[in-house]
Amino acid sequence: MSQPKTKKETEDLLELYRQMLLIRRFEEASAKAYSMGKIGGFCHLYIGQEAVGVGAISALEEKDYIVSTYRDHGHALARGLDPKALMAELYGKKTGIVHGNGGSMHFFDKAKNFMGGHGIVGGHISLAAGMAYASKYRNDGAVTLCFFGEGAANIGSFHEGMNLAAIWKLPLVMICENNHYAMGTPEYRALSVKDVSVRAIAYDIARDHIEGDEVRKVREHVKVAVERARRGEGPTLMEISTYRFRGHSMSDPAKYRTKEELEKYKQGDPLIRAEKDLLNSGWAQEELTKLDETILKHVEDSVDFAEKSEEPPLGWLYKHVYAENV
Ligand SMILES: Cc1ncc(C[n+]2csc(CCOP(=O)(O)OP(=O)(O)O)c2C)c(N)n1
Repeated sequence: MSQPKTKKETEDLLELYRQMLLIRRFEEASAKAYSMGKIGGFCHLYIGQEAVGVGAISALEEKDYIVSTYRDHGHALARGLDPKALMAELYGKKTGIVHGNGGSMHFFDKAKNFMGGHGIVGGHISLAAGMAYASKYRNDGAVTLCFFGEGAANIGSFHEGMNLAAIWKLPLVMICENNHYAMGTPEYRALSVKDVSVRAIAYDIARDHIEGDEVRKVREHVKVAVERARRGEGPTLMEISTYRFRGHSMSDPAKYRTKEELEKYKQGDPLIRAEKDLLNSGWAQEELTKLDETILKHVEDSVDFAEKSEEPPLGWLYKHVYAENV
């Protein structure tokens, strides 16, 4: 994409950069807290993939729905969920976004139409089709955006969801974030195609494929798919190529890839890319440093909030399982 030129364009990129930096700093703090044993369960970081979530979600309206995977921190922050409530959720505290019941993989916020955080690989894709069906049935004009990895594109629910979305022309945008590894399995060992979006052809729906290194480019492409869905012209399957800089989860040392490979992808870090574009379009380094300091403080406040928040009482796990007072 061309360099941002007007004041509006550069301010817009600064806002997208702010969101990506918030995700990066939030996750660095999560990793630290996890290593100190303060966070239990699984924790899958999104570091390296930020331009995909931020770019895609910035193409949405408030009424639209988002369905995510267990790698959901970045999507939730990009949607504007409260970092304090998210950090407290990682800590399993009562003040967490789902009251400490879900943890890292199950962020959820109905007020923001953020419909999870799902731990079953691919299972959420047919749920997303169901949400898009609800929008069509209610005629509420909303679009559902569903994120998943290339590993999930080999799961039955992906194909079922895509078929239903196709025959009912559902307002669904399916974004495959291809980070080239499903846990330790490289894509060439598990995926029959080089580009997941070609699977759209089998279902006679629209498709797109882009590199996910540039946040504004991601938004531009996702917007086309979102507008198509909103016009009632059906779903789109997109592959956005990306890379995770950390292991699959916090417990993965990622020995299945070389340091050289990692370094090569780090050259295309979407944050560095956006920073360069901002500097070239007139922002001063000091302004970006100040922004980083503000974000770091914000993240520290979230950690502090999580640390000081109350633990859920014993028996809390049984709450919210069945409806009460019916
Ligand atoms: C149905 C199911 N099978 C296996 C797992 C274990 N598992 C968790 S993540 C993962 C890899 C998924 O890779 P991909 O879809 O490419 O997404 P990524 O983690 O790379 O974002 C697997 C196999 C699971 N959670 N659910």
